[in-house]
Amino acid sequence: MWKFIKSSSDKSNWLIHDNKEICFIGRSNVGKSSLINALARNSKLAKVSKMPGRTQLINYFQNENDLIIVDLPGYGYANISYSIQEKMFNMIDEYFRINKPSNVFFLIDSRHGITPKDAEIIEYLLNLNHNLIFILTKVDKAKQKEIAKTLKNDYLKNFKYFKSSIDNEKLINAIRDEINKY
Ligand SMILES: Nc1nc2c(ncn2[C@@H]2O[C@H](COP(=O)(O)OP(=O)(O)OP(=O)(O)O)[C@@H](O)[C@H]2O)c(=O)[nH]1
Ligand SMILES: [Mg+2]
Repeated sequence: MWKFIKSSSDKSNWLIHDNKEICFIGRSNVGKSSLINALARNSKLAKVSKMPGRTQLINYFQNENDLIIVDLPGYGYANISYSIQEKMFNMIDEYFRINKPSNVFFLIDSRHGITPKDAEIIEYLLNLNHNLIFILTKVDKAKQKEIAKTLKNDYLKNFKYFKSSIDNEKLINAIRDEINKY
């Protein structure tokens, strides 16, 4: 069973542990917390909202293999004040500069593809030598054409990726199998 461990605002209260760690990053509202709930088979584990900007802290979870899973705040939501956005980005930046998760799961909305802001953060993470795996979210809402266009992006040609839809057991199982390797 997955469980929630704690929320952190900065380095002073990160979870200290000797286990492996992975994290989920992506634009606000892309579906990070929903995916964690689907993987955990527990719809109430991580907080989800129709309003972007739901996750404003670093949230730590642990699965049955003692893997630590980190849900990070989303970036790029314009309706959050500049000072909160800056605070959230500093939180993420501090996390990625100091931690080396086994893998960074980078979520992309399958309908919109990799946006310029996503590309900026992808480059930033690659410069810090993080290992990226992409997840194309909300494929249930996407047209085949949109997914095909998203997949033409060079990042998706060169990195491993998964498709995701929170109610599609087969797709979620494939991601869970990947995570269970760590
Ligand atoms: N149709 C569909 N909706 C989804 C899927 N995944 C997430 N959503 C919806 O997208 C919205 C945002 O989901 P969240 O999981 O809160 O997104 P988040 O990336 O954690 O957002 P922040 O915490 O703001 O960064 C919610 O209304 C979810 O129900 C999916 O696979 N299919
Ligand atoms: Mg969230």
